Amino acid sequence: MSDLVQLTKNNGIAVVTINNPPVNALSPGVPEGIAVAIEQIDKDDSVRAAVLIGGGKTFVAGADIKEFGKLTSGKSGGGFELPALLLKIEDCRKPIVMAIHGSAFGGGLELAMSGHYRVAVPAAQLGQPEVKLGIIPGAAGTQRLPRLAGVAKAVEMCADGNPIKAVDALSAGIIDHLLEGDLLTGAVAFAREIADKAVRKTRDRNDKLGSPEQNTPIFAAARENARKKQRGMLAPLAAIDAVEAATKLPFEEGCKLERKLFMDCLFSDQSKALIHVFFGEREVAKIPDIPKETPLIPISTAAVVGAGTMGGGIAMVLANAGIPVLLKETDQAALDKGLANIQKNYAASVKRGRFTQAFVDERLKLIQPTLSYDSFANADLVIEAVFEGMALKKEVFAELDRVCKPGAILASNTSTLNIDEIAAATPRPQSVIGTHFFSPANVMRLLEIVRGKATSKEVIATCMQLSKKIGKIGVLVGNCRGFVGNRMFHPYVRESIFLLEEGASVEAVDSAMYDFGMAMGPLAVGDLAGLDVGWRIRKEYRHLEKPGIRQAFAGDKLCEIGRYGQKTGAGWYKYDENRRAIPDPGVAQLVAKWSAEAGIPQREISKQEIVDRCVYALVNEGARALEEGYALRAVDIDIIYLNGYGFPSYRGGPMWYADTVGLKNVYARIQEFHKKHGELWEPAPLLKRLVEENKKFTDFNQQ
Ligand code: T1G
Ligand code: NAD
Repeated sequence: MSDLVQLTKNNGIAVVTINNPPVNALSPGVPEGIAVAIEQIDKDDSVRAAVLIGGGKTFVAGADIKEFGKLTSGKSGGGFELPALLLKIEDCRKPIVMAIHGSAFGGGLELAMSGHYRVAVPAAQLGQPEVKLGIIPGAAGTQRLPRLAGVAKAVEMCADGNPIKAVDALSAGIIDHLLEGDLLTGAVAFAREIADKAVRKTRDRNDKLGSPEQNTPIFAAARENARKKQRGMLAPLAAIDAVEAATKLPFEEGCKLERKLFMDCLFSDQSKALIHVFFGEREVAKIPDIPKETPLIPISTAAVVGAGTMGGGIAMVLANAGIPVLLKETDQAALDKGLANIQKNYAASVKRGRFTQAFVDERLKLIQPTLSYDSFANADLVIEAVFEGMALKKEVFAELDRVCKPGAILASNTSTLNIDEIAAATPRPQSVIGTHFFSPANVMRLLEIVRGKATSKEVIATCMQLSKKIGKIGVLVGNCRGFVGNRMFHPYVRESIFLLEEGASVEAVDSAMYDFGMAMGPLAVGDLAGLDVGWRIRKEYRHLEKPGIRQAFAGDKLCEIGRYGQKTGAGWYKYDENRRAIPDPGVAQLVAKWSAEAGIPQREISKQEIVDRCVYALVNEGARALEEGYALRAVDIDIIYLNGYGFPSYRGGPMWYADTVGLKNVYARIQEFHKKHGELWEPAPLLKRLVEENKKFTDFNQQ
């Protein structure tokens, strides 16, 4: 037996234990070890039944995703065939009980379904998350799951990729028994009970495959849902095709079709991008100069200053993680308004089934409104979210230094201001950091953590860890104007407005970016966030702009006539009482008039040019932020844009997208824009250098 798979015997019941930490992935050696164990069990007459279980914290979390890269780059021969192993298990003459704890995901659930019985602890999760990697189950998951759980459940699980709890897997028929207490003990006892029963091969169980009449509407609804909720993604539709094959073809034929669809997806750019994202979300948590063992500051109580749009959401996020939080405002009216918003947001979450009322009641008790700093002395962490103005921020931080205990973390939610300058308002800059949440803070997953010159490693490590605890993806960035996300967003928005001033319509710009996969077009995003927010920031920094450089004017002019977007009922679009956007030809006339006054010739602009100018503006500025060290890795930028700006995950993020298109092509296009549109499009030195060295952004390493 190998170290990865152990076989032991317990009075007639064999136990196969998989030990491949941290998640018992089916890495090379694991399937082989299982196969040897099954052969021995089959041959050993003293064995009446067997249990297969995962060592450590989980059952099997799937195939080894790291192996896919080798497969698609032709570096690996593809190794052991999982489907063959699963048939071997299914054909074993002794009943095999799969004992599940932690996660049975992907190839792990496929492995479990090849067994004759499945038992699980209540906390276990089961799922086919492959579509989140741009692939589909590749080891008969789309063929065995509908046979156990029925067509509707199987198509839902394979198409959306979300895990289900063990109790739901029991009611769906995926598992046979929930086990309280020690899993191995319970599973061996269960195996003893069923040892003399006939084995049940999942592949022969066709009673739940339904009839064409029953299934047609299920697949139609699933496809429509996938096209809406997973817009632009190929894998969910392929997963639906594969499950549908299970209802129409014999098992072996269905498996063949699944395999073809699996390989098509695996070799797609979408899958490469989504696997990049999978590892990227884990990579961003690693800070090269902050060792894993850096001591963390315990965060058991917190406080938020300002209960406006952001402060309220931030207080909810902390309370949702079980952290008692003070919420301070300037006056009762502002406090009541902030609390009313919080209650409204929680009510919406209960309505959507995200939280139970009981959960919300508990959380609301953790949010303590106040008009003074009196109890701030107990806070381990304070997050400031007052108006965006340096003078006010410094005033607040000077006050926080006076009232907060030594060692407390003082964080600012500023979206653009200099963290070092804010920190200078206190004698303890080592405790000051930026925690830049995104609106709505209780929904958006991204947390840009801004490192100041003096911010201590303990404070950074603590905030990175806290981001996980509060359900966010923390990405560490340097302290420059707009940090990384907003710094790149500025040229992106600039180009979208330039395109309007050169003759494109609001609808053309937004639909081009929407079709590219952005959650919303740049102009609709402006209307949502408030055009005045950007206007105020542009005015604050106007003095820093280089003279003679073209400035976008249409957005400012809209604000000058009071069109701030949704909050004023009109911006680039008009809005009805339900905040639905209505195209407004009046805007096109206004922009055309302003452009004529500015002497900007109007022209036809292609969809491709719109996409290239907006996306490559992101890439070019991202390359600068990377080279200047404000972003640690290109993947950090990708994770920022996927989780904070609605960039399509199946394109991997702006930097990965550029690598996919080919930096040579991107550079050539940017040079073209540079020639046509001037200095703003000067290619980033890093981009130029990587092209000369025939390298990619993913090859770039700060060190
Ligand atoms: N392969 C390789 N490495 C993996 C892995 C996997 N399947 N899952 C996790 N890791 C690494 C991860 O990169 C990290 O590494 C460490 O393990 C801990 O992970 C045939 C084709 C199970 C819920 O999609 O969802 O099966 O950063 O930080 O928060 O049809 O990991 O420490 O170096 O996420 O406790 C389908 C993916 C594969 C599940 C645990 N399976 N994993 O979460 O730990 S495709 C998945 C997860 C497939 C079949 C198809 C989570 C987890 P490092 P972690 P965690
Ligand atoms: P907001 O105007 O909605 O709320 C600010 C709140 O701060 C107001 O309720 C105000 O009464 C309160 N306040 C002002 N001075 C105070 C003081 N001394 N003590 C306590 N409360 C005080 O603003 P917002 O949109 O929530 O922005 C807050 C901060 O978050 C800003 O720095 C902004 O740049 C940043 N931010 C905003 C967004 C966004 O999309 N709105 C996103 C990320 C970051």
